[in-house]
Amino acid sequence: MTEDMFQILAEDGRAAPDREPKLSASDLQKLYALMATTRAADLKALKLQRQGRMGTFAPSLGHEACQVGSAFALRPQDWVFPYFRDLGTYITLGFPLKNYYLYWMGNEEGMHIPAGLNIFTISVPVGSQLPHAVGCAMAMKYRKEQAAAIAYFGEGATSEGDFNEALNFAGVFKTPNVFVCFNNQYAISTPVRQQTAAKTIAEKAAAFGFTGIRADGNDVLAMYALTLEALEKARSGGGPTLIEAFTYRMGDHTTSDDASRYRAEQEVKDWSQRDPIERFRVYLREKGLWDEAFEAKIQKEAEDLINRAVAEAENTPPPRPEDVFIHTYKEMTPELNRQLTELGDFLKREPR
Ligand SMILES: Cc1ncc(C[n+]2csc(CCOP(=O)(O)OP(=O)(O)O)c2C)c(N)n1
Repeated sequence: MTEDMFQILAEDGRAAPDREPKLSASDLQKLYALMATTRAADLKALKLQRQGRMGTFAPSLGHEACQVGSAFALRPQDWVFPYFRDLGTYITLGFPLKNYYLYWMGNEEGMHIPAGLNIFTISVPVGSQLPHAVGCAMAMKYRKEQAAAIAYFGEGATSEGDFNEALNFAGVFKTPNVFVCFNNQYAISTPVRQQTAAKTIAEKAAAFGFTGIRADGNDVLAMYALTLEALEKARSGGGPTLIEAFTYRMGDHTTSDDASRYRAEQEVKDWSQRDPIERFRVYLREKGLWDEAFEAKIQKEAEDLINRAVAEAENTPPPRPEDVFIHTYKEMTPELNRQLTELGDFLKREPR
């Protein structure tokens, strides 16, 4: 599965010697810890949903390398436009896990982004974050900022007008963008062969006049190295890049889905042999950077972080109905004021 895509770590965990990125031992361990934390936090969310403590949830299982590897290449001045399957991206950037959980518990307060963190809210309307990312990059270009805007999306988004409009604009104006498509081969139940007749997602970039490259999305080093290069190119005026992370969605689309109704068991089994975390673990062990004690330590740290985040999220008061009116615009319009008063009168008549 490797010839037509960029790979550094082979499936047996061995690295191509001429391609290894310059990462310190502690950064390599950090990458692993971030992937392991992402997985643990993801599995916890699934359990919370099954226990009725969380709403519908979109799991990231199998996407840890493309999320963490790519996000690890970002600098604080870059802007990030994620979608609904981006837990590892948020975790890598230091977004509070409590907020992520809150959002999926149905509390929009969770998407209150801490000051200084250049990450946008989770985008659920498929592809809608792409024009935002290009607009942001245009602004950076006007201001001559040494920064890039990165957008994440699934291959299903490439059928949207938003994808084509955004990438066309990016190509024409050479905006400092990096587009990272997680091609996990399914958009809910639609397989990629029904999504597009193109052989790869990466080749779509040619029509917009810039480079597209297909990477092994289960190879954290490949994702890091390619994103780093694309970000540097974008920041230095070289224009946009499309990176296709070829991967597989190991879980259901969301907790409302049952993927066994449209995917063959064997296909899922085959992909479970290509687990991104196990592959990286073999690599680290060979380098003397992983052992059982290290694993136990990071699992304990992840567990503590997760337990704290769950407790904090569950202790957060639920949103108030009036928040819908208050937070729509910076200043409320007369019409919204009128509606808020009407709501107040209604709640007085029929208290909660
Ligand atoms: C504009 C729009 N149309 C439809 C939906 C319903 N929907 C939610 S996720 C999804 C599939 C997305 O697939 P993909 O972009 O490949 O991302 P993945 O879920 O595989 O990560 C659809 C159709 C939506 N959220 N927004």
